[in-house]
Amino acid sequence: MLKSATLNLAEILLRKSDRMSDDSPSVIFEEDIYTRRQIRNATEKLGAYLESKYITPDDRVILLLNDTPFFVVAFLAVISVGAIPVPINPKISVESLDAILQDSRPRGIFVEECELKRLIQVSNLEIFKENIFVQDKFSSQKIEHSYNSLLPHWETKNLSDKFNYYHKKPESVAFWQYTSGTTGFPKAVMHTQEVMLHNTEQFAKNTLHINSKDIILSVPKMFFGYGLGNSLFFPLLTGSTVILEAGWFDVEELIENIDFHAPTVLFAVPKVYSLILKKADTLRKGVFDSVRLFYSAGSHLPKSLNERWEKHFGKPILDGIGSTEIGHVFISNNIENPLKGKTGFPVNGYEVKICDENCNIVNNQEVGELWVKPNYKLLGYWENNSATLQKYCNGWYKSGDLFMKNIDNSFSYVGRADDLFKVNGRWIAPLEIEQAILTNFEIIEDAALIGVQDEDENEIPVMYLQTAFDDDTLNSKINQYLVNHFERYKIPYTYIQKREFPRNENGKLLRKKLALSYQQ
Ligand code: 3SK
Repeated sequence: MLKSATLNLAEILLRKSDRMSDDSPSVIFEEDIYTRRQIRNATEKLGAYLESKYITPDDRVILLLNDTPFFVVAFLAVISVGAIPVPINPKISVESLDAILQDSRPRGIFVEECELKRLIQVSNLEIFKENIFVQDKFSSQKIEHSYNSLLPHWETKNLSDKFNYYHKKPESVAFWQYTSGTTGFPKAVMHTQEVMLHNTEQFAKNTLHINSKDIILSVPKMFFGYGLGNSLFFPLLTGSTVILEAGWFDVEELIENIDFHAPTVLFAVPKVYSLILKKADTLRKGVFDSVRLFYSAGSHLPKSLNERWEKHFGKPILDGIGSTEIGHVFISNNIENPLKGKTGFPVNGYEVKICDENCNIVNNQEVGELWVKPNYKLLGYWENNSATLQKYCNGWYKSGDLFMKNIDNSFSYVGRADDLFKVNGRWIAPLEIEQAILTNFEIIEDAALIGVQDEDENEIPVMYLQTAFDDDTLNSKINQYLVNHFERYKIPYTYIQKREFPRNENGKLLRKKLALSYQQ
């Protein structure tokens, strides 16, 4: 796929080309615009500094950074010297960070000034003293500290001194991403230098037609694979511009940002679209006119939500699915033929199949587990052989997602394999019931049907409903609706209303945690 014997991913992302002017805007942050040249200059300066601090090839460097131009520079600078950036949520708990530090044994750590005080409590952090690099240019909170402050130089002219990018084989490790999925201890997925070069070509360019005229805004942050592709790889490799936002998601701020910066591509998760819809009647008319493409991934996009969105804003949302283990989106709807309620078609370069529990391919329109095989090498999890053997097999990744192939060759999401449960010996796929509720009761923000054990240790279906306020009459209305439309064994035994569901840092529902909260 790639011709050169060795390469440096950062150099490729920053290279000069006839199609991408060095003076074109690359990153918009607050009131400032950073050109491609400025990003390259700052990366090379920081790369040289990291070398002076003995950061060497294949050393891990943790990035506990918000989405600012500095994230982009730090990520690329680490790669430029052959080391491995490991982006982590800067708001991570000290306990989880401690575990990640033990697992990854990094050589250096970039940290936001505003998070330093909290994170320094981690037992292991102190031992990195010499190699703690504090990002304080875009800091929201100034504190006294004795670590290395980093003030990158955003020079607008070409640097005279030539920086030597460290070249490695295309299939060597370029960066890691931690994933905890919806359960379990975080595992580090190792990615080669090729993964996002391929994905950008086939998904961003050929499927979404992202090009140098586009201005991208991604609600998912860059510490998450979805955000990293959207905000770092796609802009640099397509010559488009990205709007970065350091703060945490807030629906009002997002709408203001869209109104102000006029992005052409919006990447988000279903929850964000549903929150915007709730405000739809209060929005300035035409506030989203600049957006040519609304994209959703991260979790399943309900058909009903997409229909309501199109009715209000005149364009459907494109749905897709990706995974941290694969790098980014591998099944997607396309602009030419968006299918509401379906996840779409395999992106070029990704083979997919649906298998039963014996690894045999099931017939079309039958449900099974989705397996994915990209045309690049998958390296698996860092120092976790048993998890790697469980999830990877001969170049395939077993997603744990239940899918169905439709007659038109598109694919539809059916649920997570580990969400299925049996009642009286019969399988229940929660998504079917949850979607029925979300489609017919707009007041319900989210629904989760979970199998819990009753006092006799029999599995019973319990329906959790996320609502903005308690409404006692709602449970019986929903129950009546379900009784009229579904078989008896699928009807929830009880209904529990909650203000907020427990979610992981990427917004994914933690079903096991919800089940644990069940009290008889
Ligand atoms: O769909 C997802 O959850 C995802 C995960 C990692 C990278 C990209 C995506 C879309």
